[in-house]
Amino acid sequence: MSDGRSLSITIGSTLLTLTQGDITQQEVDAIVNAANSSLLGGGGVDGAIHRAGGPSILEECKAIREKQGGCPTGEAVVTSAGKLKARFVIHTVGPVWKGGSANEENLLRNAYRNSLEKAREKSATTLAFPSISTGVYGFPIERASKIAFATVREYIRTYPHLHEVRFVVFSRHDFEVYSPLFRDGAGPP
Ligand code: AR6
Repeated sequence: MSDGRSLSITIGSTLLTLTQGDITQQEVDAIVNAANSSLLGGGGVDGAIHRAGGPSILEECKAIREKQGGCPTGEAVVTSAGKLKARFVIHTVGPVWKGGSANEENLLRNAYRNSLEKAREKSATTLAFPSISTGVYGFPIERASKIAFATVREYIRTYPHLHEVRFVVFSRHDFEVYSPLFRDGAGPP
């Protein structure tokens, strides 16, 4: 399927979709937030999610902070989704890009993988990811998109419960960077 703003492929029983748009508007069980370790909000996706979802998300984040003292890079925590159409927000923390020699690729992989795990724990079958770390955190999107796609593909081959994983990118440029993965992505890793 291709209409210029949306591409999809099927891997096993899961639909992988690429869409250009606003993650806060997605009608899925869970959306992923590109948060920071404080869990107290910020700009980019994080700001948009808290604005659109309302104050209950921040209240839940504060409760998680009190319990576990924030969220380390590569980990993920779950809150409900306030006024959003989704049921859950999975807050994960991607790495800040430091040139590539500070374990950034593994940490980004962990952020995707742990988000998928949280979705599984909540029995979410439809899940939307933003392009984690490629905004303020500066991770080059060409590399990040490959890690995102490969990590999701590997996960759904092991756990085929997800009906759809949607990658929601904000800009036309980012859509173009991700697109080849959805044309060639069903092949070997
Ligand atoms: N929907 C989908 N994608 C979006 C949206 C949206 N509404 N808004 C921005 N993007 P970023 P990071 C894209 O900076 O790099 C925050 O302050 C954006 O164009 O949101 O992981 C946090 O609190 C970019 O391609 O996340 C952290 O401090 C991508 O989402 C820090 O930023 C990710 O950009 C995290 O930085």
